[in-house]
Amino acid sequence: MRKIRESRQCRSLFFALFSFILGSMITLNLTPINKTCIVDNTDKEYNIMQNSKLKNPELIIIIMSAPKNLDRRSVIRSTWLSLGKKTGLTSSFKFKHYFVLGSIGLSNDEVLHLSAEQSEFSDILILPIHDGYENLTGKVLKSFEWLDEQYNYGLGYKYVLKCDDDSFVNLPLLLSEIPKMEKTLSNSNLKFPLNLSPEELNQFITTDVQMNENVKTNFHINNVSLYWGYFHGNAKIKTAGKWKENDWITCDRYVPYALGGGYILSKPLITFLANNAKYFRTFKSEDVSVGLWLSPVTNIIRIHDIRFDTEWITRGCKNYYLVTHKILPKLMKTMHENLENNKQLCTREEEKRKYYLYDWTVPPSQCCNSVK
Ligand SMILES: *[C@@H]1O[C@H](CO)[C@@H](O)[C@H](O)[C@H]1NC(C)=O
Ligand SMILES: CC(=O)N[C@H]1CO[C@H](CO)[C@@H](O)[C@@H]1O
Repeated sequence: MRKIRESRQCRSLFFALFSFILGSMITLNLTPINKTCIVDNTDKEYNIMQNSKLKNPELIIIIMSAPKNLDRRSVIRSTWLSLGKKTGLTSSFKFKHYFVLGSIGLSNDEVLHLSAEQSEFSDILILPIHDGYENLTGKVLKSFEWLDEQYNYGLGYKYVLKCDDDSFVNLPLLLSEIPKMEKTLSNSNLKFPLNLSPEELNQFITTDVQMNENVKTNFHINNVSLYWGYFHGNAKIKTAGKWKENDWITCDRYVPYALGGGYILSKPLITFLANNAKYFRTFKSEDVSVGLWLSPVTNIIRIHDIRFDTEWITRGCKNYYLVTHKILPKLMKTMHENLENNKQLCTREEEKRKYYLYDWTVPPSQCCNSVK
C-alpha cells in the first residue's frame, strides 16, 4: 500500500516536472525534488531558446525572485516589463527577461503553481539549486553559467542586467541609454575623464578604465567590457545579520563593487565568470562577490552611475533613474502609471538619501565621500 502511494506520488511529481519542461525552460538537470524520481535531462540541445522568437536580444535581464513571490512577478510583468515590450517594438535595442528560481526542495504545491505560471509566461529560469538567501551568490553565478551556455545555442546578447524582484527598471529609458553610452565611450577616444556628449552625462557618471596597451592604442568599444552600476569602494565587512561574512580575508573592506539592486555586465564578463565559476569563493553578498571576482580583469570600464538607485534602501525618486530598488508592488504600479501618462517616473521628485559620485582617482577608502 505504502509503495503504491509512493509511486503514485512519484508519477504525479513526474508529470509536474514534465509540464515544467514543456513550459520550455530547462536546460540543465532539473534536480529531483524527491530522490526517488530522477528526471535527468542532460540534452543540451533541449533548451529554452528553441521556442523563442527573439533569438538575439542585446540585453538579457535576470530578475532574482523566489518561488513564493508570484505577486511581485505579476506586478513586474504588468508594469516595467510591459512598458519595455512596448518600447522594444520600435527600438532596435531588444531585451529578454528571466525570473530566476531554484528548484530543489520545492513542495509539490509550489511545483504545480510554478508549472502553471511557466506555461503561461515561459519566462522563468529554473536552476537546479536550493532557492534562498543563503545561496543567492550561487544562484547568480549559476545564472551566469546558464547564460554563457545558452549563448552557444542561439541566445546572443551583449549585456546582462542583474536585478531583484523589488527593482523597478525604467526600461524605455534604459534601452536608449545603453546604446547612447556605447556611443559616448566610442567617441571619447579614451580621453578620460570623458569628454562627454551628451554633456549632461557628466553629472551622472564617473568612470574608470583598466586596459591593456594594445587595446588602448587601437580602441574599439567592442574590445572592452562594461561593469555598470552604482559602485561602493569602502564598504565595511558585514559582521552580523543576514549578510554577515564569516570568511572574508581579502582586506579590511570589500573591494569596489556595483550594488546588487541592479548592475550591467558585458557578455565577455559573463563568460569569464562562468568559465571560472568552480574556482570562485562565494560570499554571502552576490554583489560583493562579483566585485571581487572581477577585480583582476582587464579591458574593463567601470561606470559609476547615480541613475542606478540600487542601495539597500531607495534614495528617493528622480525622473532620471534607470533602476530603482526596494520598490513595493504598489509603488511599481504608480511608477508605471506615471511613465505611461506623464513619461516621468516620479509622482514627485524627492531625495531621502544623498548620493556620491565615485572618485576613481583616489584609493577606494576615499572613493565615496563627495556627497552632493
Ligand atoms: C550554491 O549554488 C551553487 C551553484 O552556483 C551550487 O553549486 C552549490 O552547491 C550551492 N550551495 C548550497 C549550499 O546550496
Ligand atoms: C586588440 C584587439 O582585440 N583589437 C580589436 C578591437 O576591435 C576591433 C573591431 O572589432 C578589431 O578589429 C580589433 O582587432
